[in-house]
Amino acid sequence: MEILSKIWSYFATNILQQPAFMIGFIVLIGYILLQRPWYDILAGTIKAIVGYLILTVGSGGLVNNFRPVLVGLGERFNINATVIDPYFGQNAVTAGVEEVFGKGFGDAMILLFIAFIVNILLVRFSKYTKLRALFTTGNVQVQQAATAYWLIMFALPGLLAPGMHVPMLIVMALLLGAYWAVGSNLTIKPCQEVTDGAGFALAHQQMFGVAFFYWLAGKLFGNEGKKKDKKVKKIEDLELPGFLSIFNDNMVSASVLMLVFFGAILCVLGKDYLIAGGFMKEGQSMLFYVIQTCLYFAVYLAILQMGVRTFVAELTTSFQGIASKLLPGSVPGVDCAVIFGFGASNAVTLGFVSGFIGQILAIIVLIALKSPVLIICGFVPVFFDNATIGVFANEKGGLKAVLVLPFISGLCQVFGSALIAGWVGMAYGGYLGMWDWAVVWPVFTVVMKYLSYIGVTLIFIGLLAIPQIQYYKDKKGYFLMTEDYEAYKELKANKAN
Ligand code: ASC
Repeated sequence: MEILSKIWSYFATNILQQPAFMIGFIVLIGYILLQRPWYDILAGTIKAIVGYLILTVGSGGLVNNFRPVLVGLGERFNINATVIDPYFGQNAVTAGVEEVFGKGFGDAMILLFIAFIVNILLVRFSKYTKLRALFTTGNVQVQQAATAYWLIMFALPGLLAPGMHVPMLIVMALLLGAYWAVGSNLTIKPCQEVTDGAGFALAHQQMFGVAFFYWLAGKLFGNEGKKKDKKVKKIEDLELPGFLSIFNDNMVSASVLMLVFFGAILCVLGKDYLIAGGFMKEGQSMLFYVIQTCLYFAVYLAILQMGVRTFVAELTTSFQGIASKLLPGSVPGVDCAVIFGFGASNAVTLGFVSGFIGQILAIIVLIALKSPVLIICGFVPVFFDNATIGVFANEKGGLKAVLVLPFISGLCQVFGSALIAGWVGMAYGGYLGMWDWAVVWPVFTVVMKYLSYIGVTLIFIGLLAIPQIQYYKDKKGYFLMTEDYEAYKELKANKAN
């Protein structure tokens, strides 16, 4: 037993929680199952790991470049507030649970183990469960496990009693496992449509948000609402006239937008603050500091997209080995940033900016209403959620959807996080703040707080009912969509005629 637990903990720490190695591991298994020659297996695995590490350089670069600037806004104006950011959120939970509940959550490994097995089983029995996605992003699962622990203990304090350890783990594993499986399954159709059948889903922190806004984009801005014959003009279809045509190039548009937008924020922070905070050196030119910082946005975005291009093909090709031999009809669930390698890059930047404006407006409202909890934007939710929602909104609703829906998402992130962080007393500097955790999990928490274990059961059954409804609405296409996308498109085209 001791040995098994050591092996598991080694695997969890080094592979399961490190998506680059997790993706490499999946590619390795996939190619072995496809009986590829050893040198193809080796090459594919290396490319998958290197590609993912490149993606991490891009996303890490964005976070490290822009997060301190946003956090600085709070400091500059002396606002004592909760930062919505997964890492601040995780630190806050660690600090907070010890103090409030008298004990921390030390079982992330065991929880991940149970939840991983639950996920594999749910997909293995997809015939009954209708679930088709395997979560591969362990880094966000750890953040979510910490936050869920806080929310569940707040709602069901009885689980803290001595002897309740096992029931506590079961409640957590059931709720998280079902959320992961159902959430990533919800993103399969949006992902297949945006990527023309690349064969992956999202396994991240805004999965319900993606499904919701994708649906809303079609209804409000596309041809799935009242206007059935409307031709959707996506951002990439727009031909901008005259000098505006330079904005068709996403490196140019991202740079100009960031210069105007982030440039303004840097100027508001002011040279003195930037020097005191260690962002700028004494004597450095403010103008060129601003230009360089803002242009790095385009640089990191380009790196991130290159990483995606390097590993996605390996992952989806090799995954056919897993889908044909082990988990029929399944796809891998990956980081939301993978979608930035597809669709219009301008939707990434515009989604981010519109979500940011939504967040700032919501913060101003909180300040004006003298809310007891104030929020500071964190870069991870404001960028990764809203840019992702932007890409999906563009697919179904074009430019207008990209300008409006991430804006609404930004409002939800701030108001939702302020409400839940205030209610559960998360006054330790941070809250996860990603869309599902600002909207969906707060609703779960209310249901659990007022209905206790009946609430837990209702949430669990409600979650598992979602894929059944999806299946029921499209019995012929549901599995075809992941098994043979070309055939699926044909089916849809025939139906439409
Ligand atoms: C998160 C988180 C990150 C980013 C990254 C996006 O939620 O914790 O580090 O998003 O996964 O690529």
